[in-house]
Amino acid sequence: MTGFEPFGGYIQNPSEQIARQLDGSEVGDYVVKSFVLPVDTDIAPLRLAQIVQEYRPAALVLLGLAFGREGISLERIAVNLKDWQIQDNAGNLKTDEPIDVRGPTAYLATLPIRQIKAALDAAQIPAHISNTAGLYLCNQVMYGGLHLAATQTLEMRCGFIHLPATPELTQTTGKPDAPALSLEIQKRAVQIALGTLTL
Ligand code: PCA
Repeated sequence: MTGFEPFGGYIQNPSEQIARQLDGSEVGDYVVKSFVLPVDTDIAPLRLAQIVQEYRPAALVLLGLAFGREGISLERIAVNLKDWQIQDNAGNLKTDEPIDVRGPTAYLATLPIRQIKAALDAAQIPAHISNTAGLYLCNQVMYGGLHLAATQTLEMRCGFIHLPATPELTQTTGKPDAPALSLEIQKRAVQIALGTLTL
């Protein structure tokens, strides 16, 4: 599992917090190994490739923050494009640039997003299937993870879950009316999503 470091002026990133909190936890016969990726278009994909090579995970569950979204977003699709509104943490800014010039236009998530949605509905945690992970770093690492699985023919399910803001984040950004879910509920949502992988 991966989360991202803070970016774009947000003081925290719930994806980092949850990745850290669930590191080492057990899900069925599997153990969660978590990493925090930098919001850096050059380093993040290298780090991801290293992780996959070293651990050969059964599943790669990628997490990130989508401030402003309602509930948990189960991403369906990653597209081969970077087109950003803000710089990454290394000061890069990309416009209309492919992620991989030789890669396919898009990949579909191989996590069981429909099952995860049903499990979250049953737990009364707000969630939806999202048809865009944006065109920033989250889409890039989702594309990267799926591209690794496809090109290295790994039996590794992969997908991206966007998390909403926490109440702390909406307060500190001066947008107290933005949608938010507590870190505890977000963490439970991620645990439920991981649980579906062992069914
Ligand atoms: N969210 C950003 C990148 C890092 C993160 O947590 C995104 O949605 O692309």
